[in-house]
Amino acid sequence: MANATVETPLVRFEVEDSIGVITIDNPPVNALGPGVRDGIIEALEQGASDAAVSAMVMIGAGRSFIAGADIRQFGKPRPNPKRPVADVLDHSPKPVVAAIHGYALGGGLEHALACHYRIAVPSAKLGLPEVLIGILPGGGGTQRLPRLIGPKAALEMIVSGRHVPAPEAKALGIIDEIVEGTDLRRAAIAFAQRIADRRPLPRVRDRGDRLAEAAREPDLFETVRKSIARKARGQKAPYHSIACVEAAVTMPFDTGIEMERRLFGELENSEEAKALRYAFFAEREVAKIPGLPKDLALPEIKNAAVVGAGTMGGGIAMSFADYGFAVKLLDASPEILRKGIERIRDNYQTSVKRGSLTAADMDKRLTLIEPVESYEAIADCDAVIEAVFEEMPVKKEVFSRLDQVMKPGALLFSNTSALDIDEIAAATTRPEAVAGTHFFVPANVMKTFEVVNGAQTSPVTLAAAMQLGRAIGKISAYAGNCDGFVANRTRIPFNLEQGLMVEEGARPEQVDRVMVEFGYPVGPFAVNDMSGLDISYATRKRRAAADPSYRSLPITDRLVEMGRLGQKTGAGWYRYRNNDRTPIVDPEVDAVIASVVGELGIPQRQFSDEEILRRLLFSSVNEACRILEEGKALRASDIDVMWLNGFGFPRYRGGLMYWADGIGAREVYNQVAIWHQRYGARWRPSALLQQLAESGGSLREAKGLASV
Ligand code: T1G
Repeated sequence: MANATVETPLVRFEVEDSIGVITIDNPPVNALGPGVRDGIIEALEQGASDAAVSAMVMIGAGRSFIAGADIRQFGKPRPNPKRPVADVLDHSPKPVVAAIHGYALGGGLEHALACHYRIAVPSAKLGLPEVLIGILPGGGGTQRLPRLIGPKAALEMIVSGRHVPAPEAKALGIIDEIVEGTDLRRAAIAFAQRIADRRPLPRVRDRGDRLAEAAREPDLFETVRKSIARKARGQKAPYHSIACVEAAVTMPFDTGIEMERRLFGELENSEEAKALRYAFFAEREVAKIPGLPKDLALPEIKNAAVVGAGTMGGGIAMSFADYGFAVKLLDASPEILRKGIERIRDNYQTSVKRGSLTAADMDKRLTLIEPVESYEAIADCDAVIEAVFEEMPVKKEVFSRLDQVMKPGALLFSNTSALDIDEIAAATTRPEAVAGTHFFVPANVMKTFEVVNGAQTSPVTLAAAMQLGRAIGKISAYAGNCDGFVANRTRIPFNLEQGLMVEEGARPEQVDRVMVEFGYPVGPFAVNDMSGLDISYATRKRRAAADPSYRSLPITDRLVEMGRLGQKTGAGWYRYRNNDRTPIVDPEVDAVIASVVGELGIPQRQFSDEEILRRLLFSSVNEACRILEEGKALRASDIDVMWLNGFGFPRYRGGLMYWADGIGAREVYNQVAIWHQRYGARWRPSALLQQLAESGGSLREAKGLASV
């Protein structure tokens, strides 16, 4: 039988052994961009009318099935396809099998749900992550998924937006068959042949049996609304998603689809959706370093070592083990090493108790972490990350030791959060192999991974460090070498204004309320109590010793000197009851504030919520502009990625620079200039901010003024 082929640019239709194979080929992830949906419809109509075709298969070319609608098209006018693909599938006279590998996300999974059968390879990931970009599944997902797996499981997938591994999707009832082996296309054709004559065709829209489950849990939707109240604060998409799934239970299919379409329309151009789309693409752009050759031959990093078994070192070792890397953890002190391994085991056991990790996985990861006591034991590792005490002499001693023992070609990275990478590199004979790889606390959790480029760091070392971060699940971001690099440097003015406003009369609990209302999970003073007030105390003392003009924070210093180190001592800025993390306002702190400001003779005044918010964030925006001026950061959007993933900046606000852009560079500049007059040099407006204010330029699109 002749194999007939009809070519379209993005979608191919081929007949093989009486099965019509529809291949979506729109690299890199087969997004449903312009022309793809129409191509699929044409192919379906072709298959439907071709007598030689008994059934069809829908499959993706390249590394994925379909990763959803083309997000770049949102917010832009776009022609609607003749008919929704799902409609054509629902009215197909012949069965269609979705054959899934890589990702079936958003509109991709919705297409699969409208197919009659779904098969997948074990490594496939399926999900409806629309809520993560501020919208909801707008291609029938909110109506079909609950019909297939029940409202509760559907709600969990849609509200979390998580990617579900194929074996779990099979257990849930989304997938009909897991296909082992490598030839998915062949397996799909065989499957289609097996079911070609089965009638009636199983349409998900006709299913009602799983919807009945809602009757057994009448408060399901209210319970879910309450459960997301804290996390979904300030956002509409999660609640609209719940309303749609509720409609699936209470309304006929087509009415539910109508409601889904209407609520989708409401969300597509919402501020929340625009900000989350910006964040999505900023987190992809951050990986790119202009000027770095794309075809650099990078050394393969198969294993690593971490020097220093303290809290950071342990967390870094866990990051490697969590992504399957063998890692050696070195500490000269057997006691610290023993405690370090113990802390790692405790962290994993906590995850097992919480159910976010299986005991088997814990054991596997622990076997990947090997404690060692000598430098010689790590000499063969492909990369080493130093995480010892933040003292330059200590760093230099470690790097000169590493230089002596590490094999040629090994990469030497430092986890320093602020110290001069060039000075550290100068302690070796191979500064080209040295770079900063700055993890955030806790290292095994936080995604921001600052890669610090030293003056002598080679392009290969820089690119390898960026790639390594991604390989251990981090978001690698470029930073130039300067005090505090990019993330912390933008944060320092925020921390200073936080402390100074309290000296001038703002209440710690007022500042925290303002930032929580702005969208932060916790306010900055409560965060300080969590991480411990002694951490920043040591840094302030070091900086004050090095620079007499350094502005210390006497109130915070006094609290530390009173032994109020935060949650770990039951008191810091707030008081804490035993084993309870709820901050309690403590009059003793008021007394400390009153005595310090009295001693310093600082006049007290009221603060508006808006002033508090702007003093904190504008100080960082101004510093971010300075960093871009100096070329220590590549893009303003990189700084936003660091704030979103390193400092808990509310994601639905896009990021620091994106948010400030919403206010406008001119207004930000005017305010900074006023505070410059009032408070002096620390508020001197950055030249870039002034230039953007005068030119009406965009803060979020600002670029670093120097190339790599
Ligand atoms: N649209 C446009 N571009 C996309 C895209 C998408 N959906 N997904 C990925 N890209 C680009 C990305 O910008 C990058 O480009 C390249 O592909 C590789 O991506 C109707 C309305 C699939 C898990 O939310 O989560 O369907 O930087 O670096 O780490 O209900 O991409 O190379 O130029 O991220 O391997 C729902 C979004 C859409 C999935 C792969 N779908 N994508 O991760 O590669 S809304 C999503 C992802 C929707 C319907 C609704 C991830 C990935 P560049 P990458 P990756």
